[in-house]
Amino acid sequence: MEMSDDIYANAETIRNIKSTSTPDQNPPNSQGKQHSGGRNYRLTAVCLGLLTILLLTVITAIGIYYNGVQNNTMDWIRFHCSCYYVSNEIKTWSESRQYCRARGADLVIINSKEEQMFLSGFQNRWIGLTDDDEEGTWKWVDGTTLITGYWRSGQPDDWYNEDCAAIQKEMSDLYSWNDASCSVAIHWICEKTAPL
Ligand code: MBG
Ligand code: CA
Ligand code: CA
Repeated sequence: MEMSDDIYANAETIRNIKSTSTPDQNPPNSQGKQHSGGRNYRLTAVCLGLLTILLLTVITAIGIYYNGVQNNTMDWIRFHCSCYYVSNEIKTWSESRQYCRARGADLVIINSKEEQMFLSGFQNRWIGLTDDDEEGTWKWVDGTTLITGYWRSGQPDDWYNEDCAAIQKEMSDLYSWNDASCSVAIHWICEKTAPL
């Protein structure tokens, strides 16, 4: 190929490119195209905006969910087949029970010596035991009557009308229960069945 042929071929190529990329400077419906182009642009912008909002909402929701899960699992302690929530706050016996029930649990029911030994490590806490219905008849929150109690010596004494049971500090880890006034605010322990 001669040099002049080469230049000619290049010029031809450029002409072709130009004619395909800008086919018409002033086509008859150029205004309509501009209009629809603007509409498309706006539509894309709106879609992108909505997508961003959706993404932000999803990310926030996931954040809130995992925060909740983390907060919950951090405070719950697993022992055998139960999970125990050991409160940092203080509440009356009824308020404590409400707190537990709102979380799919209830105030703790102690039905073994091992469980009692484990829980006696936490002092001054409501347990799910009361004689509010009938003085002297102690019932767990599931309605069952108390069989084996771990009362401190001299307790329960119903001192000035005490109808709710709590783990109280004593020398013995085994015999640590006291009956206290249900309206006193102390810590509490919730129990729920552990997931398998
Ligand atoms: C307290 C108990 C209280 C009552 C009192 C009687 C030192 O323990 O908390 O409930 O029984 O003793 O003296
Ligand atoms: Ca009582
Ligand atoms: Ca007492």
